[in-house]
Amino acid sequence: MAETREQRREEIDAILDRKPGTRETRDEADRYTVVGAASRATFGNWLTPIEEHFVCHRNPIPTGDVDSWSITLADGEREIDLQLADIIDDRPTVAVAHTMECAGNGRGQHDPETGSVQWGCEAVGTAFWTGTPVQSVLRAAGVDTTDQWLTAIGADSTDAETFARSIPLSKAREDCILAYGMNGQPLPDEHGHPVRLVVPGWYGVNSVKWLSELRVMDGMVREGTLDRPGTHARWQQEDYRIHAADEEPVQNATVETTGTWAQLESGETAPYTFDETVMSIIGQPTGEDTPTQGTIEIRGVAWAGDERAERVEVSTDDGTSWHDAELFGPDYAGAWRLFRYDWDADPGEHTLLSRASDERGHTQPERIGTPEEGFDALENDRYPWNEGGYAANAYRPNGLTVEITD
Ligand SMILES: Nc1nc2c(c(=O)[nH]1)N[C@H]1C(S)=C(S)[C@@H](COP(=O)(O)O)O[C@H]1N2
Ligand SMILES: [Mo]
Repeated sequence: MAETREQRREEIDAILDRKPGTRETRDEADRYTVVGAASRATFGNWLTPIEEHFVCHRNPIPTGDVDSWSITLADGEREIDLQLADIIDDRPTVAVAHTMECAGNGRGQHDPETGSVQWGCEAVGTAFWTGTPVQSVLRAAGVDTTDQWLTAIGADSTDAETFARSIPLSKAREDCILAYGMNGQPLPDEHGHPVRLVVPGWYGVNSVKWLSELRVMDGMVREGTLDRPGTHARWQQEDYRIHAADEEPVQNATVETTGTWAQLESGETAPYTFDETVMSIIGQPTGEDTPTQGTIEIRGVAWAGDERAERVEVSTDDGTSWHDAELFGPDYAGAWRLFRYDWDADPGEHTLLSRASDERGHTQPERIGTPEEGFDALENDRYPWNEGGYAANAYRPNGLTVEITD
């Protein structure tokens, strides 16, 4: 344990060295390697440079033989070893834009505190991921099945716990890739080198790094469904689910819908953190300097998982009045949009807020509710406080104060 902690310290320091645009986030239990965007300025741009992109994982970065890396693909009775080099040589290369957001982004805004990593809004970024469509690999391997789920396993797995996440096979076939590049660079070690799964528009936890196995299964991973020691369902069935304090979520084989917000609204027990809930962040001004009065461009990013961010409103008076912002720039499914609004700024102190709505009309709630309110909080414009602090998308905690001089 002590050794792991030291190892982690070294790992975090090395990442901070390589990524000067990040800073460490407080981890309540000292269990994760976590760095996030150091400045709000990251959210004034569409593409997040690797230097500013957050990192989040639990076990140390695995040290395997990356040159002969292979992925075990299993369906039914078959187990095939796929050489990564062959995948790269023989299968098509594509790029997808994906807004990676930790499901714990905004966790630090829960009151009372929920423990674990106390993210503000820094655990999100948009990169171009290069790789091979999962569908192309499945087709070449002759996967032909009525099974509905694909389980991805990371090489950081240990005898005590396997890092396994299940996504619907339909999603995997639609737009997921086995990524080996990020923003035109080889995939950095901390982002999953030599290969990771990328699940566009879904919370980061689904995008398994250091991918070592893909298993076609008839349901989501549950304890006992993998021939492995230790826990293998924890990341799917226990953590990363939205539930009240002290509630023990049931291990399901399947779900009605993978829309995270739709699960919340349906009152289904303990929604899984699949697609990202509607969110926005102002990236400019940053609140770190004191601009002079006049026209100031308020600029930021807005996203909504599998939905489209359709509208963004901006307030410059702490929510008393709202103005429609203009959406502009690149428009890819699974990635955020830029928004802008020209503000005629007077001298003084101002609180800026942004609030996005998705194509289904879901709007970011104002604040996070109390533990007592439970899921009913949604009806009162509040995001439900939940034990793991997942998927929080309230707009008020992400506001900022700017001082304008004359
Ligand atoms: N194998 C493995 N994959 C993983 C993790 C992990 O601990 N192990 N962490 C997940 C979590 S919680 C997040 S938010 C994303 C973060 O991806 P990034 O570090 O490339 O930003 O990776 C996911 N993939
Ligand atoms: Mo995460």
